[in-house]
Amino acid sequence: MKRTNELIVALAVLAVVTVITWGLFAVGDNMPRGVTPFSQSVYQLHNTVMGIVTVIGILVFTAMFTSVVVHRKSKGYEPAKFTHSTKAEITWTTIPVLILIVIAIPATTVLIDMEDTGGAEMNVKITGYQWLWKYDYIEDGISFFSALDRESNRARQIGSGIDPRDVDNYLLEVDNRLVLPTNTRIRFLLTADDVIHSWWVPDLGWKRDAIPGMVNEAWTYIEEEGVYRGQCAELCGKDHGFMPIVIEAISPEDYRRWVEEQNGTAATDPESHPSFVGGNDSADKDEDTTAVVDLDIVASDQG
Ligand SMILES: [Cu+2]
Repeated sequence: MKRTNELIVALAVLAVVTVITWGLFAVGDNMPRGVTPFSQSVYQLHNTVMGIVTVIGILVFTAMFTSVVVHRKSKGYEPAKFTHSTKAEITWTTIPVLILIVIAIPATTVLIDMEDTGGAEMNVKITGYQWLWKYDYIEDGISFFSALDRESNRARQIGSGIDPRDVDNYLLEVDNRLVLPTNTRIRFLLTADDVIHSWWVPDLGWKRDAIPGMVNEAWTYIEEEGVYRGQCAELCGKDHGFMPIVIEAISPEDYRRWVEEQNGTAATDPESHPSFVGGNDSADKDEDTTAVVDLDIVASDQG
């Protein structure tokens, strides 16, 4: 009997240590904290849920291993024969429901915050193409295409002889970066011109599909200056892996200066961009998308 007790203790400790280590590992090698208040709340939510599941894991695994080892058949234990227990059923229904409610409250708060795109100080329309992005700064009248940078593009060709490890930010650099001001509430309007793409920069804390004929909304408020990288996150064709996203967040003053430098820049035709490959039947689609992303939408939503 003494041995059994030792075994119980040993297994319980093992289970606890294993689960805690795993939990710490998960927190240490965690999702990015991001650079916006929203990405911080996503990060906090993630940690809260991770904490809850860690505690559940400790309880479940300790109970499970202890009963499997200590109450095994070879020791002469007989299985219980009862088939119904109202008490047990009420318990195992009530506890999980309470846990789900505890998780649902902060999760819903974060989701509602994500959907609230009101109060924007500026609007950027993002259009996905096979395989590049187009950015329209609605108020500042700037628009340009953003495609994989030349160096990555050269290195990725079969037989290029270039070692990708020698290329800085291989497949994560673009020719024209999306320049955005910090400490500004920015609304994004996302759409696509050919197939479904998805605009994803992990540091912003969200990912949004860019769908032809539809406009999805998202918002951000970047607090730290810096360069933030992302990629298309919806398999959109053979070059899906070659349409990165790069944000360059600069101070509002530098942003105004940048806008003045860009004055008059307006890209209209994706086919004029060397990276544009699609466009086989784009003539009427072009019109559709333009109609949907009419500036009226922007104006009416702002009030
Ligand atoms: Cu894509």
